[in-house]
Amino acid sequence: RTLTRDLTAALREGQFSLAYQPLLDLQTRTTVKVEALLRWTHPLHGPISPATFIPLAEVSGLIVPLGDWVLHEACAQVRRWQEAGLRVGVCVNVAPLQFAQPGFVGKVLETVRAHGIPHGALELELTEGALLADPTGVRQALHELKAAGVRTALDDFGTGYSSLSQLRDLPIQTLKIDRSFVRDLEQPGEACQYTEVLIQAVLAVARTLHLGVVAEGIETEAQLRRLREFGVTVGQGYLFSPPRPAAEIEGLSGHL
Ligand code: G
Ligand code: G
Ligand code: MN
Ligand code: NA
Repeated sequence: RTLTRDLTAALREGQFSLAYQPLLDLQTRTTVKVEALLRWTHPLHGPISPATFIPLAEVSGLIVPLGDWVLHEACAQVRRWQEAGLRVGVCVNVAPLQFAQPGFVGKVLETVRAHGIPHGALELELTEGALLADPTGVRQALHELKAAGVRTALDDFGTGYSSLSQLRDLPIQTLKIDRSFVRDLEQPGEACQYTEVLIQAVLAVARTLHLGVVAEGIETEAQLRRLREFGVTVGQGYLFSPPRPAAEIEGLSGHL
């Protein structure tokens, strides 16, 4: 409860920051975009994991203004990179409650315009939870984003409940394979075989629906090799880089 109270003050007092994790072309190992990840440095307790405070922010509703801040900050950073000659796109995580707010899409488009960045430089990462509520509203919002050129990705794919038929009807562009699948690759035993079949199934679905695929949580060369053999072309993970402050992101080369 006091952490929840501290969260509200934290937004006012500028205790949040964004870290960025590169997404790489797995063939060339060049950065193609970055994912923005929220960081909170508590004045007494130091860094607190989003795994701890995001759920609190969701319950208290603070996730809405906090999500607004993340969106603004990520777009501002894209603008700074742009001004430095780097055309890099950013992926921003969006909580279900945030996505469900009336006027969410309008707010996103306003933010993008306010920072003067291309719509295509922003990709919103939604979880399956965000897509479950109100299917009509969700489809409408996704259509509006797509029409405006803002990309959307389904995050943590494979861990939630979305059915393949739902997926077919949703105008998203990318599936992010959850890191729990990547972790089980190249582990001896049954878990690995099962995982390989699942990943190949996801890739088949993605090909059929013309969706891009990103593998998350790549930690070893062995996992990378296997994913490449499967035909995965984009990935992120500690093997390449942890999330880092914007100034420490290396190898931004201007893709978009
Ligand atoms: O960065 P880290 O692995 O600690 O993040 C833990 C969890 O918090 C992940 O599920 C991630 O998606 C989520 N997260 C990180 N930043 C944000 C954010 O800006 N908004 C939302 N809604 N979730 C975030
Ligand atoms: O749920 P989401 O995919 O948004 O979570 C992103 C989180 O995953 C980030 O907070 C980041 O810290 C974490 N992450 C990124 N790369 C790796 C990795 O290679 N291994 C593990 N275990 N976590 C990672
Ligand atoms: Mn994510
Ligand atoms: Na994820």
